[in-house]
Amino acid sequence: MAEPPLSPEVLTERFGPHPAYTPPGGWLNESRHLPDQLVKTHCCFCGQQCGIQLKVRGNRVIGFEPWEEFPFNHGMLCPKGVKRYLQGGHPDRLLDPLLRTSQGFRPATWDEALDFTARRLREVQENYGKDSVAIYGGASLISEKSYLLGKFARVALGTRHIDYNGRLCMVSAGTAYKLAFGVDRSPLPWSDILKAQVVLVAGANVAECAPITTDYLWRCRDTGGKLIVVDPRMTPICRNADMYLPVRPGTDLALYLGLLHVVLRDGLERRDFIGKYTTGFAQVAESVRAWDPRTVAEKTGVPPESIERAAHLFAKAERAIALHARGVEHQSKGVENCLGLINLCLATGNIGREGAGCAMITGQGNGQGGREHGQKCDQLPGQRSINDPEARAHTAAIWGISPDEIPQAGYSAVEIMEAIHRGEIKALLSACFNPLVSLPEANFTKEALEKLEFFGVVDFFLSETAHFADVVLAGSLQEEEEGIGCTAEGRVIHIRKAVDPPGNAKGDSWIYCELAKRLGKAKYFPYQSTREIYEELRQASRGGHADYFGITYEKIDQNMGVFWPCPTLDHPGTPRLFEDGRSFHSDGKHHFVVTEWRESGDPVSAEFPIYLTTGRVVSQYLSGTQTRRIGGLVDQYPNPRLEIHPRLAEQHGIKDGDWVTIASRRAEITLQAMVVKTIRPDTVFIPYHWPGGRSANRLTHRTLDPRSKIPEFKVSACRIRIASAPPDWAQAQLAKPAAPGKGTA
Ligand SMILES: Nc1nc2c(c(=O)[nH]1)N[C@H]1C(S)=C(S)[C@@H](COP(=O)(O)OP(=O)(O)OC[C@H]3O[C@@H](n4cnc5c(=O)[nH]c(N)nc54)[C@H](O)[C@@H]3O)O[C@H]1N2
Ligand SMILES: Nc1nc2c(c(=O)[nH]1)N[C@H]1C(S)=C(S)[C@@H](COP(=O)(O)OP(=O)(O)OC[C@H]3O[C@@H](n4cnc5c(=O)[nH]c(N)nc54)[C@H](O)[C@@H]3O)O[C@H]1N2
Ligand code: SF4
Ligand SMILES: [Mo]
Repeated sequence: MAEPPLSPEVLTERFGPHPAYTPPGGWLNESRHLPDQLVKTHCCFCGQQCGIQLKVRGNRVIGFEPWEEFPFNHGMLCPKGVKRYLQGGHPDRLLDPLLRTSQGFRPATWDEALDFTARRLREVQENYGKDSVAIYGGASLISEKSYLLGKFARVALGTRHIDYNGRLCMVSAGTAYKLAFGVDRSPLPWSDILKAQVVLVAGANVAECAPITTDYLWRCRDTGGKLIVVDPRMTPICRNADMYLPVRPGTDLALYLGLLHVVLRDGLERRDFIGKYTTGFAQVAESVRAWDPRTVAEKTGVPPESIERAAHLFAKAERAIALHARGVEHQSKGVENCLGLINLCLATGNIGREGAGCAMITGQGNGQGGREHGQKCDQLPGQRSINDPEARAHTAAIWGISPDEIPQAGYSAVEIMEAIHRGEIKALLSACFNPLVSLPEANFTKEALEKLEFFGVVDFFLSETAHFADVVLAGSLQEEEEGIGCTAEGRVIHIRKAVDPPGNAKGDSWIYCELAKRLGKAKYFPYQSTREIYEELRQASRGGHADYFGITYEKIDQNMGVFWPCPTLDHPGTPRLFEDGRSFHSDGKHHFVVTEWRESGDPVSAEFPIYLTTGRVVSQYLSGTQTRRIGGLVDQYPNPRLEIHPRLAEQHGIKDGDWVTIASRRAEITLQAMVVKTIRPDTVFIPYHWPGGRSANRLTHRTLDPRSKIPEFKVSACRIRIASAPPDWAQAQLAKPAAPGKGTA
């Protein structure tokens, strides 16, 4: 008799990651072997995209060497970069496509898996219409792949709905920079940080999440630069900061309005700059009038004197930089928060000059490049708007279709999951995204995934989300296909291919071209290599804001990267934007934009009186699919802990190491407490890299910023209590010590 289908929980239990995998004999031994070749490429993890040399023997990456000449990191790496090479030969690596049967997954041939996928996508579209199918992409993908995905959705499937995991990451910054400057890129290269007299770091845990940027901050301080940090937690860089502003979660905007208030009240603005290069100043000046330091202090918890002092420090500097990351962007007013910082920089004349400006610290490996060439629901290649008739005509001509065949803008990432939940979208094909762990309100995501009539995943590990798939297509690691990416600085880099995918795994780009063929669209996807895709991307981006036309793989190699825009082959690239005083808006001006205060989407109340914020730790990466499998990383921080201030802990009778249940309006989870003095006493913090009972996203909510559609991961309301017993996941870990092949997820 056939067994009933296995539930995702059972699948996770049986096939979850090998915890703390280290190969027999130890990888470090193996990395001492002489390689056949050293391949100069980049780390696959964060948006710094540090240069690294991979040691390759046969078809395996066996270690790494520093790449000291690469100018961004000069050979330095963080713990994740040092361990990334352990993924290729990992025993969890998917070596065949998998098809779901009543008893779980079985390996399949590529023909079977691809035929099945194409047939199901076609059937769903025939039954429910083109837009009943959605595509998820990811910003760990090289740009060739993200370009290909955008074209695949619009040309092979003809669906409106394609979006990507960067929607959970950078889009508030992108939206704000487009509004202010007409372009979505950090306006400055990181070498500018060394020249600044003041750097304000807002909502960025630089030491753990952009570790190499820490070195830039220290070098800036070495030459007298001052550092101001805005965060509800004293992150490691605060140890050497000149000022720490302990902002209450979700209240950044008030702080930036207050800083500008003091600047204008005390006449510290740069009138000549404002008059010559900007528009909209008068309205913004009017809008900050009510935000005096006392009012702001009440909202934010930052003392009025600190607000005054920080404003003066920033405005009186000849060269000041504001750097920000997800702490300010992961809010339902993420766009306003970024605009608040931009307005401050514009009013003080800090843009378009060496050592001055504002910048988002890009998160994902190809977080910048991945949002430029068409996997965003609202964009076409070259950072063009999908609503712009000229952009549609340009792209259609490159693709060989008519402009009206390009679908209109579709839903963003969270909206796609909501449309799945209400039954509007019936099928999903997802590459490079682990939404079960990374989207807010995980129980809602789980319900949605269970409703899909067809679900296909492209990944190299069986992520928690992939457990829900009908088919899993075994794709490739970054080092298994050649291509380009774009770093936090706006520097376009060359990802070199080091090895072929192992076993029967395939390059991601091959998978999409084969699917397109089976959907009857082969002629639009004739590529034999990612290089051919890149040649088309260059043309497609030509004339757009993110113009890559003048950038070739060879030119990148010769110059250690080329900054876009780079419109012609003899153009040197553009490390710093707006040096001629002109923005990318048609009027050439930088636009001040008025920002309006509103409360967060999950406010604290008598019932849920504590702020909950979420984020990262240095040894884990994103949803953890990759780093939870790597020995030497997972043992540094094996399970999430609840960071809590001694005073709040004492009020609840909690001691360090106690099990604490955290309840939000959605769900509750139980974690061990880590009592630390480095967090506000009204706030708790949980890193989000884990699934199931350890998932911070069971607690978070689905409120989005209305313009950027980013979820409010940084502000939820919760309450806490001592747990009566350790949670199931902890008991399971105790009962079953980590052994190869029997991990818990
Ligand atoms: N080790 C590691 N590095 C990574 C990643 C990773 O997963 N692990 N991921 C990469 C990616 S994709 C990203 S997006 C980046 C993220 O990099 P960061 O944005 O630096 O990291 P987070 O931990 O998400 O949040 C940053 C800080 O915001 C603070 N914060 C919370 N709420 C608020 C608030 O209301 N206001 C302010 N001002 N601050 C607040 C938190 O305390 C935290 O210190 O890191 C990249 N690098
Ligand atoms: N509560 C809370 N939630 C958050 C955040 C937070 O701060 N708090 N941060 C948000 C942010 S900033 C981000 S960026 C998201 C990230 O969330 P996700 O994008 O879901 O996280 P990843 O771990 O990058 O998932 C990517 C999947 O793609 C696979 N993958 C990686 N590279 C490739 C590739 O080249 N090809 C293929 N085929 N697959 C690949 C990995 O194995 C993994 O399974 O999480 C968001 N979620
Ligand atoms: S800082 Fe980022 S890119 Fe550099 S080694 Fe660490 S994870 Fe990799
Ligand atoms: Mo991110």
